[in-house]
Amino acid sequence: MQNSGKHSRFKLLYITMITFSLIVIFAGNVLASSITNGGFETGDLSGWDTFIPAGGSIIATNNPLSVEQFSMSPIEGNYFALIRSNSIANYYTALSQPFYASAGSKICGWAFFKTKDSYLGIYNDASLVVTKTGSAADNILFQESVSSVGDNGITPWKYWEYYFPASGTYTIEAKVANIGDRYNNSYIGIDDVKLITPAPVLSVPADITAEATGITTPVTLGEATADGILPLTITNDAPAEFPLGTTVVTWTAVDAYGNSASASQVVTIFDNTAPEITAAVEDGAEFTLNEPATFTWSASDGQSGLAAADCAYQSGAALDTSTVGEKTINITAVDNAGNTTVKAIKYYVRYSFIGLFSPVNPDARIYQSGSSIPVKFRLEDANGSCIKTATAAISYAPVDPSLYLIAQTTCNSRTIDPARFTGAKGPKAEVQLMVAETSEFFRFDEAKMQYIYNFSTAGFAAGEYDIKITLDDGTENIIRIILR
Ligand SMILES: [Ca+2]
Ligand SMILES: [Ca+2]
Ligand SMILES: [Ca+2]
Repeated sequence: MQNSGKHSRFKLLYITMITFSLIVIFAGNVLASSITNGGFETGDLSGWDTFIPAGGSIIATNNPLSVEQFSMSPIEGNYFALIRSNSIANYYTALSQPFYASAGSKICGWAFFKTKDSYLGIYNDASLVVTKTGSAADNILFQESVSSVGDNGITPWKYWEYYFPASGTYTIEAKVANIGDRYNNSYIGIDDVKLITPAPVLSVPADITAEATGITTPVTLGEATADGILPLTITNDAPAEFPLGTTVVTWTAVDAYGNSASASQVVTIFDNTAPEITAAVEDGAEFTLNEPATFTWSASDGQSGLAAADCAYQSGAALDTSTVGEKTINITAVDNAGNTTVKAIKYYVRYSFIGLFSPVNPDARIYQSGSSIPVKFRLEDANGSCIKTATAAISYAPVDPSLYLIAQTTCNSRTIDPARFTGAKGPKAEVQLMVAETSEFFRFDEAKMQYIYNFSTAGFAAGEYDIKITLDDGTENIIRIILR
């Protein structure tokens, strides 16, 4: 039991030592990268360590006159620290604070020295502001003594600073001592001590301009890099996908001590391409009256995507072929960037033209001038039903305009009014036929279920003529005849 107990105590000691060392390491890691209460505005020495031998003192004060018989105002705020030498020769009264500084950080502050001593060649009371690193010699930032200020002398507030070439744990210390005797104290005042840590240096990827691949667009931003106190974290506020237009992405780097730097990357998403429209019916397509047909169409946008598409037809709906003539279907498509495509598709619905019936032959045929030529044809729809209600006009023109003029002057039995000579400019002067018939239109013959017009050539000069049948479905049929 006794042995075991000793053993246990040994173990406990061992564990305690290990724990202690771990705490020390941990404490070293969490040292602030700033100076606590560097301006003493708490009115006390919070955050600072003191070393005060007998006879010395350290106070936070706004004016030492009432306790030290000299006046000095703080250089910053309402308080500064005043350190008085002690009553032991060559022994410093010191105020200090440890901190962590990264390479490139700066510590700075203000100090003054006041002595009540006379130099006399030996009583050279001294004051210092130093940085300390482990066992290394003090690195002096401020140094004054009786010999530099003279008997009972005082300096003004003096600025001091120091840049740390390497990252590490340091201590800032201000101190003052009686030198050569232990009388006639001296003082160092200190105020506005600050550690200024450089922010991380952040480099962000180049700005990006990309074409939309949808209403939002995924973008590979690239990588940002940062230099600073490790570990560094780099974040950005980019959305998962980018909307159209310009988005500013803010990158932020934060170092191990919370110092941060930010920079921007601009992402621009564009869509300059209008939507595409396809339709199964091509522009200019022709259909027979009452032909069954459907109209299929679609719209798409390969960039920001389709916002809207509009057409009088649902895709796949029956195409209107119930009346003859020219028809127009309009389709409009708009993408999410506002680009618009408008497609107009014209199609034509025609009669099925059957004819001509004898005696007129579609090929050139010779007739006796003055004879009457029956022009006959039939119109059907796509189902073979006869169409009785079409409007069919007939007109003619001599193939040779000069011959036409001869026909006009030699035609005594019927006068062709020159005012009706509407197409005299062209090679085929064309005029509506005005003859003995009461109308220039075909009539429908119910008995034969066909359209008929007796084209009289009485008084026509010999020559070639074109007879034109104009239907209300927009088509024309031209027959060439020769008169002898
Ligand atoms: Ca202050
Ligand atoms: Ca002295
Ligand atoms: Ca587009």
